[in-house]
Amino acid sequence: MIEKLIITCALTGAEVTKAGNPAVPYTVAEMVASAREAVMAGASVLHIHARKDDGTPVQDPNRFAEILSAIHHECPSVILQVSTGGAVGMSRDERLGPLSLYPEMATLDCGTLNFGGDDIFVNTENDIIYFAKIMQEKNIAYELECFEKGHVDTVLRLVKKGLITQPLRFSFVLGVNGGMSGETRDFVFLKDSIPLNATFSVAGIGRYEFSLAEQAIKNGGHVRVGFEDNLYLEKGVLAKSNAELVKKVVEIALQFGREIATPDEARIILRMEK
Ligand code: KMH
Ligand code: ZN
Repeated sequence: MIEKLIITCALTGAEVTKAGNPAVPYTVAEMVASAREAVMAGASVLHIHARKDDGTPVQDPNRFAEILSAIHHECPSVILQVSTGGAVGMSRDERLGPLSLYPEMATLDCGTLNFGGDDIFVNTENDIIYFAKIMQEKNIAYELECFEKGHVDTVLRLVKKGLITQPLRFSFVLGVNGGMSGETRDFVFLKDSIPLNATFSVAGIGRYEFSLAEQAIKNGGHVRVGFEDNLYLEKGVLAKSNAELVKKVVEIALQFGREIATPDEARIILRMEK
């Protein structure tokens, strides 16, 4: 029996703006409204970035505390996954800010890559080891963000050294300008490179969002969608909400016989028992 599907919704990110799609949430109230709709549509994990009201990305623990507690109040069972990626150019300690809140889950970015133009998203090997150590000490479940095959290999090397520990929950983020592309062959290469007992989710950037969602659904993986990754419901049609993107994944999942996991079912699949 194929496992139920975990849908993560990445509500806002650090790079996308209201200029690209006016429905991108910035304020706490917008984040909560978007979260509620996405959860009602079928998301069991919310990937959280914080923005100021004017859209500036921040890793300020106070802003995260406001967002996390407001969402938790509306959606008490959903898994809240904070970003430790933040925005390009932030320092390592700034990025770690929200971990002071002991969130249930966080991202661990597993390598450096170009991020378009002059931007470089820096994650040195020592950064990865340092972030992993802190998350392990705080008992925070971490998801391994891999933007290309070298990042997967880095994880496997650090697992051998005992610096990244089980369970391994991969997230393949494909289609970033500077990372690995999101063609089916790219997905297959990554999926076949990880241990059989690891879980994986796929986040396709832009036009790759739904083609990769379908690949993940058909191959026993999980899916991330949301405005952080893609602003469009289909070519030329802006999504009206994060929930619309989640609903589209639910439809694809049902076509292929995958039921949707609740947050508690997601906790079991992801081995998040504390
Ligand atoms: N905003 C990107 C530079 C994460 O959330 O862990 C990094 C990012 C990854 O979004
Ligand atoms: Zn992110």
